[in-house]
Amino acid sequence: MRALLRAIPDSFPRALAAKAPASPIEVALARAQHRAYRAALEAMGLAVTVLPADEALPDCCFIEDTAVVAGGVALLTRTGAPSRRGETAATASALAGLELRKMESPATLDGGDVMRVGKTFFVGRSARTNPEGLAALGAAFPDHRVVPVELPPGVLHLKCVCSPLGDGRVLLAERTVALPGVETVWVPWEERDAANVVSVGTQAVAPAEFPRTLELLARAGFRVHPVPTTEVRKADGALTCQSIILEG
Ligand code: CIR
Repeated sequence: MRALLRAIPDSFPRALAAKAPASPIEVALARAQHRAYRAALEAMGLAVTVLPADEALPDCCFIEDTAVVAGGVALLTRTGAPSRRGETAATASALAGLELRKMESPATLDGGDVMRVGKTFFVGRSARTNPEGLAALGAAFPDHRVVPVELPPGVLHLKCVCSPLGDGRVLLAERTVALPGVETVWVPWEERDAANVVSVGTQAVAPAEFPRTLELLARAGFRVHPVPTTEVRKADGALTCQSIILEG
């Protein structure tokens, strides 16, 4: 498997954020945490490619939002935030070996709203992803089912509160969203920001700041790679948003 990442620009402190962080983003620390994320993915056996940052795109490290990939097909999204639409070009070049499809106006969708579990896409109905975006996703992947999910107020993306564990199970923060028919590993409400992890086989990269969740992932059978996420959180990011995972 492979992972596509994008480096953190010097302009990262100007990334979008719903509210100003309690302390400013430290770019050097953000880059160290990004290196730790890369190392954890490599430790899980992934071949990692890091695309160069673009200073004109402060959010460019959140590459997950720019494409949805399943099988040999990649749907290049039209991100909900207009300031982020320039990010897709570099992703498109990097994914040129796949069958590329492109989302067109008025559709918008952020990859962070899309959680794939087998042949089902659960998709957050967020401020970033509109009904036309959901329809475009369904049209690009006709062999998948698209299940819309209502998000609680203030939640940016579906995967802020859940993530797939790769074996049919989903890691899900208590009291957030309903995912009917899905086997769930619950994250306690006190650690609800910890439900965003990257799992590959029986290993998972998880945010280092949440000890109970690290423990429950270990109990659920995963070898856990803790990675600090303090700086991306200041820009409303987490772990999955920093990569696109490619099969094969
Ligand atoms: C944004 O507001 O778009 C970025 N600052 C954060 C995007 C995080 N992406 C994700 O969770 N998939």
